[in-house]
Amino acid sequence: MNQFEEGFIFGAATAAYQAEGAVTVGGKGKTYWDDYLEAQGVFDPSTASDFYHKYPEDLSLCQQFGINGIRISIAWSRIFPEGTGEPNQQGVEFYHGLIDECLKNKVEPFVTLHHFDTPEALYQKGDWLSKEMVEAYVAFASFCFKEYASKVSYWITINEPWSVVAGQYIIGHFPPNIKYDITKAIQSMHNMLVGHARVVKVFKEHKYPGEIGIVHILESKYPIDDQLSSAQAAKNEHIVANQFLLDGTFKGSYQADTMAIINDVLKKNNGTLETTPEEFEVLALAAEELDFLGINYYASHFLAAYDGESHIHHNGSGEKGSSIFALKGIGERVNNPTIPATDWDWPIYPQGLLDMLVEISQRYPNYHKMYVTENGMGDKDVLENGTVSDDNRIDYVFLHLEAIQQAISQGVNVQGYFMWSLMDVFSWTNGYNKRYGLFYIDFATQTRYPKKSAHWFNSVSRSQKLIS
Ligand code: BGP
Repeated sequence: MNQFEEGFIFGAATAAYQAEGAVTVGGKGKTYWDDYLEAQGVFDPSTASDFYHKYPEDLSLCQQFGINGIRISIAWSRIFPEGTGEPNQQGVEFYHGLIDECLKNKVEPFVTLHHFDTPEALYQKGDWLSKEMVEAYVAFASFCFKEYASKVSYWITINEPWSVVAGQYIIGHFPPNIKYDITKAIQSMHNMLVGHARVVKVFKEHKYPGEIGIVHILESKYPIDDQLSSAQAAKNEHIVANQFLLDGTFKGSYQADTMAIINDVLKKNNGTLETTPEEFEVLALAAEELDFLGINYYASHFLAAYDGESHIHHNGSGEKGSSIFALKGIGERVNNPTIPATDWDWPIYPQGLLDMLVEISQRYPNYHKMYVTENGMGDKDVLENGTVSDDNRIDYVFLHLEAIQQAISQGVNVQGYFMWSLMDVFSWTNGYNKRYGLFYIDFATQTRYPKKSAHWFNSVSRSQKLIS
């Protein structure tokens, strides 16, 4: 029972902006984070984990520690500094070098085309709310396929549309820092799905080798108690954050039960969703042709009804108990005292991953295969005697891998698991104090130290067996 099938990938994940650093090196253009973070003056992303220079060392660590898959993303503004126009050859070469190094070390690269890092020039034009962005994204993706498809077997169109729009338009901790605008959030998710679908179409029309998928963050939503109104709140958040995107991805249209809630939420927020028949045509085509779904899972949420105005406080400091997340027309996330949580108030609930995997395989029987493309535990790690005794993280990953094994035994097709993150990286809204890596980084010297979890993960990967 604790054995994984041969070929199951034990990988780790990174994202360009969070790992590479070198934000002004090699002709790279700005993303929408650069000026914003500089103006804030709180977190400096300019060096991050210095993956830009250190990737040979990091890939060699992967090989040594049994990590046989890696998620990397291509920084769009390294290839097209202004988002469109002439490619920057230094950027193009950088990713050739990185991908080659993955292959040389027998670490399968899963390459993401958009991981939260829209180029500044396109952000200024409205980001995913503008049609121009969608066109530019299709051109960027087409360029990457032409350039790298001969050596990349797994492509990911977009990372976590929900987190992008929640950050930009609901929580307001991603630029343009708009709060509580659920209408913009839903519209932007739709546009991202259209961009995704058009890119799947290009990939399939050109018959590139390899596979293409999308990554969604999919966290289960439960009622906090047995009141009907709590069940409704849980359902509302599930539909807005999960099911809307899953329907668009797998069914190519939003089903009646989804639209009933979406329309209700839009009405309560005085908004509408704009779509065209052509968009649904391409969504339907991509739904047919998609090769895999990537699931990022960290936490589940417990909800109660909420009638007030939207009110959110983001816990970006790791001060336990400081989160508030209450949305008009949806519901309020409340603390469940029976469930442990991280210092950032993320409930640790592996059952939520199992429930989500099963739910997806039941609602979308046309689904192909899935990978858990991110899962991990953010913690305030302490380096002692050259390592970190991160037993909490090992427990966390153990329980989530166990949930995956249970899902597989119930017939769900999961083919791999990527820990977030390979090494400690820059966290978008929490800086450097929230660490997830298998390898600890001393950010002053950029030295890597394997944590206890890296040794444990190595033995799980090499034996393909879940051992505690
Ligand atoms: C996911 C993102 C990652 C990463 C991770 C941890 O949503 O895909 O980029 O940041 O979450 O999140 P955080 O750094 O906010 O703890």
